[in-house]
This record gives sequence, structure tokens and C-alpha cells, in this order.
Amino acid sequence: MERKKILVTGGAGFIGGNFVQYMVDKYRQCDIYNLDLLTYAGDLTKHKHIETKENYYFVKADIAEREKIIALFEKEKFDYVVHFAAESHVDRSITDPGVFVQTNVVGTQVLLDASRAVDVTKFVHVSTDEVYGELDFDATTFFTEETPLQPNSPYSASKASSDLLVRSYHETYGLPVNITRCSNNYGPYHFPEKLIPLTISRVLKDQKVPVYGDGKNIRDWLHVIDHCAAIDLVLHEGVNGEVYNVGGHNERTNLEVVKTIIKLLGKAEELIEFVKDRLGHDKRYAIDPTKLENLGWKPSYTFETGISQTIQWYLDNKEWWEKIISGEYQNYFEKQYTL
Ligand code: NAD
Ligand code: TDX
Repeated sequence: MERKKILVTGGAGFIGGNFVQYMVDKYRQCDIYNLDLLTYAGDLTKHKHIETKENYYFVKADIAEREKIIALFEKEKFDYVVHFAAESHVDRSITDPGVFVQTNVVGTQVLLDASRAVDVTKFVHVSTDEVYGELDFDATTFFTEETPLQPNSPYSASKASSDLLVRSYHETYGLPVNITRCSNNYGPYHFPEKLIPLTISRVLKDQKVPVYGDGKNIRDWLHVIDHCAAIDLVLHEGVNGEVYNVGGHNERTNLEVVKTIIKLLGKAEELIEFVKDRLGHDKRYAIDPTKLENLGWKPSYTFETGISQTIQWYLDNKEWWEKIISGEYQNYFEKQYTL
């Protein structure tokens, strides 16, 4: 039987990187292609141990570069596409929204055209719960797949736009697509601009941790490996055209998350510094994953087991994140925060 080709976009980033490793190990009979532009958020050092595997390939390219992407698809004739590549940080979308439209919207449309051209078996678009907007603190309902899209940040608006394009390619051209909308991920290789790795890396250096506003905003956390398993399931079992929410009912206020990390690292809460709130800061996200559970998915980590595993990973892999925070990241941090 001919080997199937699975293209993963954004496979040098946090979730895509974990997914590439998961797929290379799990599907030896398939060829896994990692396509990534290697922006500030992408790095290949995380893939050192799979670089020599015969079912792993890397292609450096911009998903929005139409001619190059179409030519690549025509040459390789991918069977499956799992699309992670994106600008992913809400704070950066507030200071520089243009690149979010270019990568997240235009880039997704180029991939959809390329996928149509070679009749892919499945296109999985990895989206986010942020497209649903925010929930009130006292709301008794969660985000379901039927919740209307009401994105509030330029990042979530660009993701919602790409979701609508994906949907339209199914409705108009019959492209076999799925959209997954996951809650906040955490775990190994999470870029230290995001709350959890930022807190771990700063607490380990006895530096102040910036908490936006009053710290009462709520996020619903899922370990990245549970997200990878969900996407693998949707890739194989998802009904074409359907949306699947992904989440593990792990709602925590930001202050609870930061205090948990500080406690597990044996440091003092004096490290917390309340800073100016994020513009348009969504109050609360919370996912109803029933539809995905009915497909056969359930998370393997609780927040408690996952956060301990993650902290241990950051302790064991200091060279990975120390290299990141000592480079260009330092300029970003100084512009973003006054601590
Ligand atoms: P990330 O920022 O860590 O990684 C993004 C990757 O995409 C990087 O490797 C980067 O180099 C690459 N990339 C950026 N622009 C590109 C371009 N023009 N062409 C090719 N590659 C490009 O992001 P992440 O946190 O791993 O998120 C991955 C996906 O999952 C995103 O689509 C995001 O919206 C979605 N998502 C993230 C979360 C989360 O909590 N992090 C939750 C739900 C959904
Ligand atoms: O320094 C900080 N202080 C702080 O209080 C940072 C970076 C964040 N926060 C708050 C803002 C949020 O309420 O913590 C919460 C989490 O922030 P982020 O880690 O930036 O994640 P969020 O904005 O919730 O978005 C993430 O989850 C959904 C990902 O970055 C998105 O890509 C994904 O779609």
C-alpha cells in the first residue's frame, strides 16, 4: 500500500510541534511533513530526536506564499492537512494586527485552494475557543459548537475569519474539512510569552510575574498532549463539515494558576505584580466538549497532574527556554511590560 502523506503546518511551534512528534512516533507507515516559516515562535531544535526518522520531513515556507504552496501540493500530493500555522498571541495582535490577517486569513485561504487542487482526503483546521467571544463569570452555560462567533481581539477575529473560509470551502466545493476549537493549551515547548510558561520561567529566576487587571479572568486549561489526541481522532473519525470543541473542564482564574505555580516551585506570592489590563480582555472561556467525547475522546491529564508534569519539564529543559528569553524576546518583553 502506498504511504499516506500528512502535512502539518506550524509544526515548529508549540502545539504543532507536539503534534508532529506524536504523529511521527504513532504513524510509522505515514510520512509526516512539517511546513513552517520559522517565525519568532518556531524553532526546530525541539525536533532533534526525530530529525533522523525516515517518516519526518521539514519544509520552510510561508503559508501565504501562494505560488510556492500550490507548487508544493502539486508535487507532493498530500493526503491529509492539519493546519496549525498561525500568529497565536493575543497581545501581539493588539499591537500589530496586520500580520494576523495575512497569516491567519490569507494563509488559510491559500492552503484551502492548494488542498482543493489535489483533492485531499481531509483538511483539519485547528481553531480556538476565543472565536466564541467571552462568557460572563456567572454564566451557567459553556461554549458549544452552536455558540455564535463573537471574536473580540484582532487575533480571535482573524481565527474566526479563517474558520468561516474553511466552512465555505466545504459548503461550496465539498472540501472534506473539520474545524476544532480548543481551550487554552499548556505543556512542553510552550513559548514563554504565554501566561503559564512566562510564570514558570520568571518565578524560577525570582522575577516579578505580571498579572493583568485583577487576575480574576478565567481560562479553561488543557494539556497539549490531550489536544493532540483530540486532533488525531478528528482527523480519522470526524464527520466532514463538522466543528468539534476540545476542552477538559479545567477552569481557573489567572491568579489561581499563577499562585499554583508559585506554590509548586516553593516561592513567595510577593512575586505577583498586578499590571495594566489587556485591552478588550475576555472575561472567561469554558468549553463543552460533549460532541468530541461522543466521538471517543477523553483527556488523560487533570490540571493538577498536567501542571506538575509541565513544571518538571521546564526544570529539565532550561536550555530550551533560556535561549529564547535571552534573544529577541527580551525586546518584546520590555515593550510589553513595565515591571
Ligand atoms: P505558536 O505561535 O507556538 O506556533 C505557530 C507556528 O506557526 C510557529 O512555528 C510559526 O513559525 C508558524 N508560522 C507562523 N506564521 C507562519 C506562516 N506565515 N507560514 C508558516 N508557518 C507560520 O502557536 P500555538 O500556540 O502552537 O498554536 C497553534 C495553533 O493552535 C494556532 O492556529 C492557534 O490559533 C491554535 N490554538 C492555540 C491554542 C493555545 O492555547 N496555544 C489553543 C487553541 C488553538
Ligand atoms: O503576562 C500575562 N499576564 C496575564 O495576566 C499574560 C501573557 C497573560 N495574562 C492573562 C491573559 C489571559 O487572561 O492570562 C490569560 C492567558 O493569557 P495567554 O497565555 O496570553 O493566553 P490567551 O490570551 O488566553 O490565548 C491563548 O489561548 C487561546 C493562546 O495564546 C491562543 O493562541 C489560543 O487561541
